[in-house]
Amino acid sequence: MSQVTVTEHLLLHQQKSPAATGVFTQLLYDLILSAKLISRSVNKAGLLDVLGETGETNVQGEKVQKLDEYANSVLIHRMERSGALCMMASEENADVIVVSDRFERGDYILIFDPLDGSSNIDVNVNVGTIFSIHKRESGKKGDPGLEDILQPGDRQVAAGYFLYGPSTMMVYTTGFGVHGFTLDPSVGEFLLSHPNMTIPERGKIYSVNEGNYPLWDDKTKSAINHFKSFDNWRSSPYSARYVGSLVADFHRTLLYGGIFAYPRNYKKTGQGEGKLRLLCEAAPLAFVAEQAGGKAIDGTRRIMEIVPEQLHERVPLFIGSRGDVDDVAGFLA
Ligand code: AHM
Ligand code: MG
Repeated sequence: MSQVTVTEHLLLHQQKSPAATGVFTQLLYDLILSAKLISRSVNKAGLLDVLGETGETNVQGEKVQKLDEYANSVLIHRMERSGALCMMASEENADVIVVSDRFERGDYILIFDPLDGSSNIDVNVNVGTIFSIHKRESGKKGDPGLEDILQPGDRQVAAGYFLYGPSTMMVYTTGFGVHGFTLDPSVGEFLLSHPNMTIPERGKIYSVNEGNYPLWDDKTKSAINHFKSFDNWRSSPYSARYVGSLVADFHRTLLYGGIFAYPRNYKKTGQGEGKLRLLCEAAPLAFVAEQAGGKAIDGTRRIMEIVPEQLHERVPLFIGSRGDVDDVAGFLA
């Protein structure tokens, strides 16, 4: 593994990037510090339970929080003080979080899912933090509002995720390729381990919660059946893999290729919707996927082009290898 840290990488290799400013570097630095704190707690998840069993407080006399609440509060507390942001939005908060005017404010906007896949924590399976960074339209002054955050994915300045797995990893893009870093716990730094990541053109893994099959429309059923048939490009069925943590399922898709899908589910009412959130889950991963040469669609539209109407808007998501996503698009057209 190289000895290049994330911030060095940003400064050394991406000088052309408008994102490589001092303020942005500070933002990234604080984000990384937050992730290290979250990673430390995730690693001790089993122990936290032990520490918390006598009641509401741990040995330090602090309240034992659920890990997703902890991750959320770490991010809000640290990022509010970064001096780079004017506003944040978290999957855990119903409304936008405007940076208090007690702190220095910048033009950047941070959207995050603090601990994605948190239902997997209790069974010691990978979870992650997803982030998306936008910039407020230039020239806008005063308190930012919801309209500043409802931007399409195409306007992201940077996006990525931290994966808390056997190793903790950070994968991110600023629009100049996708780069992966692995946390070396002995030095406490993320070091460049996966430069210029690319998604294979085709994969042989499909990833979807197939328990929802009866809730899909016929076109979606055909699209997923295609990967399990002999009629696909391999003339052989794909393998199925589904962690149920988006970051983990996406990370595997990025490295091995294939497709991750969370289609629209139709309930008895006939109303159908996706589960994953456009702003804090689908759009940041779509930016990473496209920068790695892959694709991300909601069935018919590029995820990156969808203009959100609500903060917690949900979308169907099909993401991964270009050829595999194109196959789905063919069925859903
Ligand atoms: P969360 O943000 O509440 O954790 O929910 C999102 C998670 C994703 O990580 C994962 O892809 C999906 O939900 C799994 O959903 P399901 O259990 O319906 O398959
Ligand atoms: Mg989530």
